[in-house]
Amino acid sequence: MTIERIDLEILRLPYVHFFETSFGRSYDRTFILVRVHAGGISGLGEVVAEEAPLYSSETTETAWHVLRDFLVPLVFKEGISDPAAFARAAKTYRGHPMAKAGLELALWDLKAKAEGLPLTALWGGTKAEIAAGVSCGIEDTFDDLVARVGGYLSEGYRRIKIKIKPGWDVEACAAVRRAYPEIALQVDANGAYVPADIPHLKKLDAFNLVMVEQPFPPYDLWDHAGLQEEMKTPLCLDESIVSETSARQALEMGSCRIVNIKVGRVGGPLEAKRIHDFCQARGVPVWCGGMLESGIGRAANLHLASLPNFELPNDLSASNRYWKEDLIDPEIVLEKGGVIKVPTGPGIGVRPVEERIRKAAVRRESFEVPSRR
Ligand code: OSB
Ligand code: MG
Repeated sequence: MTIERIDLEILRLPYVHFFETSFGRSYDRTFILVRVHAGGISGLGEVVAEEAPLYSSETTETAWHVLRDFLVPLVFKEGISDPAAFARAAKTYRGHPMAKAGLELALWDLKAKAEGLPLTALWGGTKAEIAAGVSCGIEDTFDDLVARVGGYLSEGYRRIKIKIKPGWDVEACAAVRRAYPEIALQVDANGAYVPADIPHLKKLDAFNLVMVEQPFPPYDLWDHAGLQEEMKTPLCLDESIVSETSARQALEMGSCRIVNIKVGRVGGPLEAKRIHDFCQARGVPVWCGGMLESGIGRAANLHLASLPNFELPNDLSASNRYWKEDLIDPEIVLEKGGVIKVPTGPGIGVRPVEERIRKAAVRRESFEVPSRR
């Protein structure tokens, strides 16, 4: 199989409800869609880099630059179509995991479609449905937060995560716990705290949380270990885990007891699977994080979350949690029991709706094998 053409598109989609984290509030999502074409089949991958370098140092524009000027030319120059060969070759370039992951995902989708198999089959998935959770942003008031949590619970979500930051943490947990004493509840700080906050963070132990996610900044494995020693609630790392190596170091240091896996953050599905397998061997549970993907990126996440060690509910919600109109048809829905079905069709197993993609597109460029003369 030879890749004949690669299309890059920047899309922008408005959220159904604003999403606020310790980084700030946003009203829409800008991301890149990668398409690889070969022999009449096309593979799709979503690049989860956001418009601004807040969660990660990558942005939509850095990912566009690295794809256009380095990764796409690499595919053509080396004649690559196999995702594992791409992942190996892409290591030549440092950093830019989200740009790499988007193209690797597109090659996986192409390969799986060519073989007539869903991604879950190629990746070693074992589950037909996954446990869905929902991530709730910071609201204007604690009452608004409790109302929103109540709405998601009545839709059937089994686990609630709330975003926290200094000034919106202990009281937010107290408000949700007062209303819902029994639910599976966890918090995510996106690195908003510093070690001087340890005495304050310890107050979170009072709320019977499933986990506290990423209290300190990404590079701070050592201080996470110090905090984990003082807290009874398990810590989970998101931003800090960028590879199998960093997962091993975090676990050896005692920096966390749970690992969040995101394909974009770790540079692609192959590295994500390595982290999954490593954690499984160590008896450490993982779960699949989300980056407010469209249905295209989310479908790939569903396949990943079908692997056996994704034991905790995931940040994988139905299309209507994010979008008025998702980019796929049928949309992703929540089933009874708070689960989502893993698509069964070839590749990502969902059909993109071209008209909606066109409506969301803000830039587009196509690349073909440069002719040798
Ligand atoms: O930290 O998990 C995070 C969204 C954007 C950036 C970072 C995070 C998130 C979420 C959303 O929590 C989870 C989802 O996609 O449902
Ligand atoms: Mg997180």
